Amino acid sequence: TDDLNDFGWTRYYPLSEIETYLDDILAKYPEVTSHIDIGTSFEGRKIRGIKISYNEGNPGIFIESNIHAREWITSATATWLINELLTSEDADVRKLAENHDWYIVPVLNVDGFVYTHETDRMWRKTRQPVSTSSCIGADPNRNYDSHWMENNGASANPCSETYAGTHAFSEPEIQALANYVTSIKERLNIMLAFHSYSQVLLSPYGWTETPPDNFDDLMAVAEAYSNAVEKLPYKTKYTYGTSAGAMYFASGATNDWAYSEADIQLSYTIEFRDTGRYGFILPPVQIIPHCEDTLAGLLAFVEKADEL
Ligand code: ING
Ligand code: ZN
Repeated sequence: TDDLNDFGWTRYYPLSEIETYLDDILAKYPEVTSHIDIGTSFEGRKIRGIKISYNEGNPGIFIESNIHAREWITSATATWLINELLTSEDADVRKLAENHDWYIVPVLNVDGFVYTHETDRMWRKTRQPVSTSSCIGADPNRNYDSHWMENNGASANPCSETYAGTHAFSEPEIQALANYVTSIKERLNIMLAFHSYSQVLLSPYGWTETPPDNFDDLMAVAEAYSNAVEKLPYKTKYTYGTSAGAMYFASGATNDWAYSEADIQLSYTIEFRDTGRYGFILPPVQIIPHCEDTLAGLLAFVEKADEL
């Protein structure tokens, strides 16, 4: 029997089943997939990724997902995308899959993710204790070493949901992701950080309102994504802008770090469905429609990016 048939996208899965899914994918597609060992979490869990490469040396796309524990739709989308890149027979999807090297980390904040399944569905942060506080964890998306804690883009209070940590890269998961991305940065031209919710694409910067040098390109690519998604029957609307301009000030986030420190020119946070009706608890019936949105968006996004 095919173990992959036990996995699907009509419900959300715990970490152990996502890991089994990755193992099954690696076993079934050994020619084009490989395991990525990102590192180890505070509580000692493996942080896993998968590389999909049909043609070594293709321009690379990195996907960081579920850095925030409660944003379950992000890892569901990442696992769906892996399946689609490997199995779709659509000509455009085949080109997308085979002309790019994909590096996908479905669950970065593994400790927090397990905690949302077992204890508190609304947990956001990591699970590393803070010696000076009884509150636990830091906001991993404020912990990257890029303008860390500048401009009130994060909190110094360990009990805050946007606590930046004791120092940049205090969270082992974030140090590990940064080390891995740095090791392959010459091969990457796109970095996507999957979040929910709000339906918006956010380019750098979060730490300042000053637009980045290639702002026009960043917006053109985001616009392509937005237009393509809205054309689907679901008519989902995505807006776009810089993090600080379209959302709020945030320092030490993935998209700023990838852009400024790893030199990845097309770097975004994508906030998935919805706009607040269900928020982080997106109903399972929306998983597949949302994934279709994401694929349509990515096809247009990457086509536009490849023209630049
Ligand atoms: N939102 C993002 C957050 O980390 C964000 C928004 C990301 C702002 C990156 C700036 C930079 O707060 C959620 N929902 O996590
Ligand atoms: Zn988030």
